[in-house]
Amino acid sequence: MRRLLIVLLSLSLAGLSGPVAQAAPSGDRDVIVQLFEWNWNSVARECGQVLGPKGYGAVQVSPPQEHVVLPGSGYPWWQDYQPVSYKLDNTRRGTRGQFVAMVNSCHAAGVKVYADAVINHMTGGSSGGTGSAGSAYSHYDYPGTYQTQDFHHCGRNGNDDIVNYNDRYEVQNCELVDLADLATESDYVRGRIAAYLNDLLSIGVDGFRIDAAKHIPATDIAAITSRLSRPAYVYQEVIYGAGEPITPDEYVGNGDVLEFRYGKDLAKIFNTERLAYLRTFAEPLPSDHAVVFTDNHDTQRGTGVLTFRDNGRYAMANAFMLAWTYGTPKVMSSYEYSSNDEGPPSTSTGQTVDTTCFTNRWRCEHEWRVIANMVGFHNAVRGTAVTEWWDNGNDAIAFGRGDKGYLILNDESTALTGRSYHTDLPAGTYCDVFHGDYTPGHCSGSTYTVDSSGWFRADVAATDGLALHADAKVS
Ligand code: LM2
Ligand code: CA
Repeated sequence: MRRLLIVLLSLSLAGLSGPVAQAAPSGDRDVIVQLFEWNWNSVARECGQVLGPKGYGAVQVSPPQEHVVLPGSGYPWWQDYQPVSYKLDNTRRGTRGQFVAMVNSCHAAGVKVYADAVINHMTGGSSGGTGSAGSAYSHYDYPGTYQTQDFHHCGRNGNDDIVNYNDRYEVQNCELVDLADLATESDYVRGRIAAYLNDLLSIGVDGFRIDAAKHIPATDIAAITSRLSRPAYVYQEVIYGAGEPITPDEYVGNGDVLEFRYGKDLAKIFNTERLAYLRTFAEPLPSDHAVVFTDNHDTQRGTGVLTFRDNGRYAMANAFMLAWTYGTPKVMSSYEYSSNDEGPPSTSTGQTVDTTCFTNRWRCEHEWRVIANMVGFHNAVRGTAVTEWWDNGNDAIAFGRGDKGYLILNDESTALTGRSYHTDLPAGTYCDVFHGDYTPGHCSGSTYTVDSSGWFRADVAATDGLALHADAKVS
């Protein structure tokens, strides 16, 4: 636990920093959902049943490569962040064949697949073992893949571990929590990583989340992605750390960057300030290079962000993220855990079981009505500006997106009643997608009629909202 705290601390102290690949994801649908720890069969099913129909553009899947297996630690989720080889056979999430079938099924549903690419390091710990696909390994020796000369041996702090995040050399050449740090300046290592990513591209994978990108010089990432067989969407994990030498903007030339300040600032506004402050909400990274999220698998195990445990307020924060103009949204989908290390629902031998949403610890935030339906709102308002902002000076806000959508959020402890709202929406009757699901010509919840001058009247309960958009117009 102490080690974990140190890891989380060092992750949160880590900073932002490069060149290649495609910038923003292409197509009308850009919302990413992180199906954390879902097995391949379950992702395949979810693409067709939920992600495609609800308008998600892409799914981020957990690392697909062979990983360590740690029964003595109860098969923690973070086994996956310790690669043993780049084989896709037999991870806790399934076989290579199941991975291929998943990519095909997601594509058939119009959903792209982004893989979490762990390319900064291999395993930690001095003892070796056998990986999930049967490969033998020890620290600095991964037969057929890497040997001692392919790693950094930074010669600092007695154990080669990163201690000082204010030292660029140390952050990129020493070991992140003892994980054998790849010499990404080497031609061989670059070629080996590119071969792994190209294998994923050959299967049809559309993009990569670059894990621990701050720990790899931006120029090394550029050299690796320049070897890709075709363009892929790249977004990099560069955690901003105040005052650190490595900054997120160094990595913008390589593609997009995960904007870690977003979730903390959003939580601060919802928890301790006023929603009225959201009027100018933005972060330092340029909007078209920022991937934004309320929480992810690391931050939800720390403090200062909103998570599924915040229920209605979490739904509102996601609704804001999906309705607002800043960044490419990434929605989190979690499982419940009683310790930070606890893995997903699994068999007694550590294979992840099929996901059953809302039971067996699976929380499936991305299926919550508000969140799933706001993805449709996000797609409907694409390309429009924020219009018709209103707030009560405190915790109630409302705004439009051009003539395509209108959102009201009430985080007051009392209902917001007796008001009329002015929108740029065309006259008509709209489904409130906060409380109802839209199917052509029909709404399972309440509808609201916008008159020819753009007005509609609504009451909004405490900790609740209302959302109308052009693709959910009943008449
Ligand atoms: C990431 N971003 O930079 C991932 O988002 C994060 O989840 C990963 O950490 C990290 N980088 C490395 O890929 C997780 C987890 C750590 C865990 C590592 C490696 O948060 O706790 O470290 O994966 O599995 C574990 C132990 C740690 C030990 C280490 C090496 O918790 O105490 O260090 O393995 O044996 C001695
Ligand atoms: Ca490194």
